[in-house]
Amino acid sequence: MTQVLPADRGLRRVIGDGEGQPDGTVDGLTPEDLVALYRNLVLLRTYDERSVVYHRQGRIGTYAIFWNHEAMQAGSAFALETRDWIFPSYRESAIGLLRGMPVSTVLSWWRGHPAGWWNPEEFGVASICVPIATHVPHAVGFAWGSWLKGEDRVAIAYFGDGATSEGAFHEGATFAGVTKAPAILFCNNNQWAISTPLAAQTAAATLADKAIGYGMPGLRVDGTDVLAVYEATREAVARARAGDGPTFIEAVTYRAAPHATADDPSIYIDPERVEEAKEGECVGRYERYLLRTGVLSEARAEEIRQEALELMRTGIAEAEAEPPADPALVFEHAYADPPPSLADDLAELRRILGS
Ligand SMILES: Cc1ncc(C[n+]2csc(CCOP(=O)(O)OP(=O)(O)O)c2C)c(N)n1
Ligand SMILES: [Mg+2]
Repeated sequence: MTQVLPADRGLRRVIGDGEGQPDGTVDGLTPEDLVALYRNLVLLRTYDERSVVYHRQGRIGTYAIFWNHEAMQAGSAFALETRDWIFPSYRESAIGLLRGMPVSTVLSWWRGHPAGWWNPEEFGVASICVPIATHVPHAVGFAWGSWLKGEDRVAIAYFGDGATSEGAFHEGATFAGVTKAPAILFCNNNQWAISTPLAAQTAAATLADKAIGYGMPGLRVDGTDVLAVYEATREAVARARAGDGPTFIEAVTYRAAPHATADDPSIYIDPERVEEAKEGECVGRYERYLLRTGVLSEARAEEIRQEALELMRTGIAEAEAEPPADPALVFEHAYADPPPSLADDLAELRRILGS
């Protein structure tokens, strides 16, 4: 029997503020784990900040910024084993880096170059999903299929608050509840779907409340607290592995950056909330925690930051060294029998590109 737990309305939190609010701890994490988690956060942050610069320099295309979403990604991924699969949205485009994917691969994806197409089996990371929520049924189907085959694999799907209004989310969540698939539905609630605020997205008091309707527990966690995210995801992974079915996790934050490089949030967002989010941003918050608990020194932190910057420098150089892709790729794999007009279009494109 599925056990339906009431959604937890409070936000789980581990990291305090170094003053009145005390720090918690998470059982089972060694000092090495804590530093590894920091390295992952810094890697994602550096990737994100450099990517915005590369975009401004015209070296990558439109880019979905994930600044201050790193704790949700690094914390949850740390609770997985390498045999578990990750189904990212565009917001988690660089999560493969945490699985050893080369930086140049992800940058190539944003450059629209085929060198950015990886084999999902190699990293346990599915293709980046841009159509909202359509990967939720994919992740759930994958998890259920693995379960039927007797494999011990969990699948996690990442999506936003806006995605919970999509039909594909409903289908995936329903399917997960009924099949008791070992899936984790991880919602990054950054309170905006481009310019649509959460209040216009749903009348539900919390997104975690939706979980009850699908017969799964809903956990609410502070999305800027990497340890709380890790702990909640670890609990969801344990349920999944025990055959107790899926979990919905709502990680709450406030989007502090534009939706993407093509967006101007100044016409709709609350600047005070943005400032507040910037002050409490997740990488600095965790770094201060590690410094005050003595797990990390300033010198080690600087080394880790420099290592990440170096990886980025090498990554962009490798991505830019790729020979230009054949324009014919744009037209391939779309039709079994391509209409003749496509040949004319390709010829025109070649003429424009001079290739
Ligand atoms: C099916 C579909 N409809 C519309 C879009 C256009 N679109 C791109 S991002 C976005 C907002 C999604 O917001 P949310 O789910 O909260 O995720 P976030 O971008 O905040 O991480 C929309 C509507 C799309 N990509 N796919
Ligand atoms: Mg959102």
